[in-house]
Amino acid sequence: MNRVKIGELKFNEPCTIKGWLEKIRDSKYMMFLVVKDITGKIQVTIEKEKMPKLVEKLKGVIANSVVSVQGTALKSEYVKMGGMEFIPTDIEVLSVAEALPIMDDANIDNKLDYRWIDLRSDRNILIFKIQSCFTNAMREFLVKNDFTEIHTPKLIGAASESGADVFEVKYFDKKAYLAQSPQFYKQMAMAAGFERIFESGPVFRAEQSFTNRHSTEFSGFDLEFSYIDSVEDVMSLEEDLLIYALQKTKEQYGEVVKEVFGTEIIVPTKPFPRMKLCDVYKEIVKYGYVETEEDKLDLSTEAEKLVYKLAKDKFNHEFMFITDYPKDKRAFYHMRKNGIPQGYDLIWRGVEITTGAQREHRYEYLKQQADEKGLGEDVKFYLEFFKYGCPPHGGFGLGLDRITMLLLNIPTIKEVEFLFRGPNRITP
Ligand code: AMO
Repeated sequence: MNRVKIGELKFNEPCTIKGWLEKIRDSKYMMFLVVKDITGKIQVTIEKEKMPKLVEKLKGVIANSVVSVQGTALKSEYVKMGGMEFIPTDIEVLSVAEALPIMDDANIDNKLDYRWIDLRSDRNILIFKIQSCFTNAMREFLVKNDFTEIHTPKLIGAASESGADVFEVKYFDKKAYLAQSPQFYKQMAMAAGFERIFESGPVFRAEQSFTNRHSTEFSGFDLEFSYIDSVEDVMSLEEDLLIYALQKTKEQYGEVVKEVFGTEIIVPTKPFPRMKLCDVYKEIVKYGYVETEEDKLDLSTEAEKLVYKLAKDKFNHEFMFITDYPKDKRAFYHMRKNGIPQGYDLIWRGVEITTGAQREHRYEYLKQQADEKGLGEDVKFYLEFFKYGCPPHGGFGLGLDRITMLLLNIPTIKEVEFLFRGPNRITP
């Protein structure tokens, strides 16, 4: 096949390049094509008089067709693209494109109808390269720190966590559900003696949310580890993990992120600031926030945004751990000390990216907390995990799509998911 990727072309060596026809410029004597593959772009220059056969082959062919071009890359002072042009000896049109159904300035919902075309842009492909770099860095960090990657089932027999936001599916003659979180199974791994695990996988939420940060299926990055002393160990690990991944991503893509997305990757310092929920409200009322009864239980969207301002003003930091939520709003499996759940949310640039906690690993307490929330039968199988010995443990779940969106300062999660899923969107 002898295909050479455009980014790896060498001068004066005959070869074949394959890619998209990004542009075609046809003038009286010359034809200029821009051919692009995942590694780069090159101008293919055709002198029409010398190459009538090629001109014939390209008749009626428009941009976005896919071609294979044989020829040689030569130095050229006139061409901007790396001072290189490609002089063809032959061209084969591998796929003929029709005129595109969407323009660059179409709105995001129209673009999603034709997502495979929308994704072809340099900017959009870059989003996924950067996300991949970030996830690989997290993997690298965790593997170095003795974590094992596992894959837990997404089809489950009982609604996890709470029954409310769960998708029900037909499972032969029974009902099954799509996992809202790997929570129960990552804890099962602790009861099985794995000590340190992580998982990256789909998470399903049957939520009728129409915000810029919610989707019904998203990519979760979860981990769990044993023999912790307190929730502080969990927060500390998350700090190290994020610092490592942001550092690696900055090294590889920092400049390009500035150029294309107009934003800076800031590697945070340790420790990240921590504040109790009630103290956050005491501070943000100073920004004019009007506190409601509901706020006693959780952070409102508006309050999350102000937490970013607070983190910057008070701590010169982009992240903030919020702790000491009341037990009514927190999952039953969070360990409680003096009645206070030992969990946290991590807010970055005004958006919650993580929930984490030390878990209750003692069967009797856990059962009592589950009963108190009226969970009974649904969590019976889960409670069994704690009957036959289980080390103290904790962990957290990161929303990968949200992280990508915040990292690149992109206004909506729809743009950073490969294919967004929302209450009104389940195709293509
Ligand atoms: P939680 O429900 O907070 O915690 O989810 C973890 C993280 O997942 C992201 N997230 C979402 N992203 C996009 N669309 C959504 N609808 C959505 N919902 C949540 C957020 C959130 O912080 N089992 C616990 C985690 C744990 O304690 O380990 C859990 O699932 O970034």
